[in-house]
Amino acid sequence: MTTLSDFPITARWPAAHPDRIQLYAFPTPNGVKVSIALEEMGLPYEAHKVPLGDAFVKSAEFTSLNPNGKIPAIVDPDGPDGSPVGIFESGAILIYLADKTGRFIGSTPAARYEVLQWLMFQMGGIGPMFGQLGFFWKFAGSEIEDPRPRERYVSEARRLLGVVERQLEGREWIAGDYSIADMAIAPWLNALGFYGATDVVGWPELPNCRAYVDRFLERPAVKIGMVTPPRD
Ligand SMILES: N[C@@H](CCC(=O)N[C@@H](CS)C(=O)NCC(=O)O)C(=O)O
Repeated sequence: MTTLSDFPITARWPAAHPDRIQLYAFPTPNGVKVSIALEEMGLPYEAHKVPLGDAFVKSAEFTSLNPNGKIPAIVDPDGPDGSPVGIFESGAILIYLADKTGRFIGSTPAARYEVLQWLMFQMGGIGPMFGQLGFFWKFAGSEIEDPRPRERYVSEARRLLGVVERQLEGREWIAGDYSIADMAIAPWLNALGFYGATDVVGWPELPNCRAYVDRFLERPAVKIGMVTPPRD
C-alpha cells in the first residue's frame, strides 16, 4: 500500500505530522485559496512554504507531485480509498476538499453546479486574466512599450469585474451560500491592490465587489489562510 513517504516531495519538504493533509504552497491568490479552504473546513493540515523560483516549483521533488511546476498542491494521507492521494490545480483541490467534508459546495445537485460554474469562471477567466494584468501592469511586462498587451488585460479585467459586480447585486456571496467559489474569487479581487491596478480597472466604481472583499477578509478563517504558509 502507498504511504506518504512514497511521495518524493516529502524528501524535500518532510512531514512533521504525516497524519495531516500536506499543503505545498506560497501565499499568492492561488495558494491562499487552499489554506483558506482548509481553515474554513477545520481540516488538520501542515503547510510547507514552496517559493515561486524555479529551484523550488520546477524541482524534481515538486514536479513529482505537480508536473506543471506551480503551487498549490496537496497530499492527503487519508485519500478516498484510505491511501494517500496527491492533487494539483487549486480548483481541483477545492472540489476535493469540499467533497471530503461535504461543505461549501452547495447542498443540492443544482446548487453544486452553481458553485462549480463560478469556480470555473475564476479558474478560466479571473485567474489567468488578472495574472497577465499583474505581469503587464506591475512586473516585467510593464516595461514593454507596445501598449496593446496592457490594454488588452486591463479591459478584460474590467469586463470580468463587471460580471462579478452584477452577480453580487442583492447577494452576499457569488453562488448562494458562502462556498469554494468565493474562496477562489475573492483573493484574486483582493490582489488588484497588490498589482497597483485598482484605479485602472475602475475598482472605486464597484461597490458590490468592494463590500464582497471586505466581507470575505473579515472571516476568521480567511485572516489565517491569507498568510499561510508565511512568506518569511
Ligand atoms: N491554474 C493553477 C495556477 C497556479 C499558479 O499559477 N501558481 C503560481 C503562483 S500563483 C506559480 O506557482 N508560479 C510559479 C511559476 O509559474 O513558476 C492553479 O490554479 O493551481
